[in-house]
Amino acid sequence: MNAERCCQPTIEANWGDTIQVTVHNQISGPEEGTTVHWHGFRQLDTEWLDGVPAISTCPIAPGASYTYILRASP
Ligand SMILES: [Cu+2]
Repeated sequence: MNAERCCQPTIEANWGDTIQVTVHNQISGPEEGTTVHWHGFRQLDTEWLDGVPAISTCPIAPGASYTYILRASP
């Protein structure tokens, strides 16, 4: 995530760390499914979490939550 372009904090980790991020989809007007696209993140053994909605990852339904659990891999 780019903290300068949106309001999310920067996530810092060391190689081998587990990163856990829970996303609550509160998009409204209109309601819309969403994901977090982890652009540039290697996704070793978690390819299905890459976050391209409806391509590699199912969108998080409006009002629902999803927890991403990723490992920082070189
Ligand atoms: Cu990308």
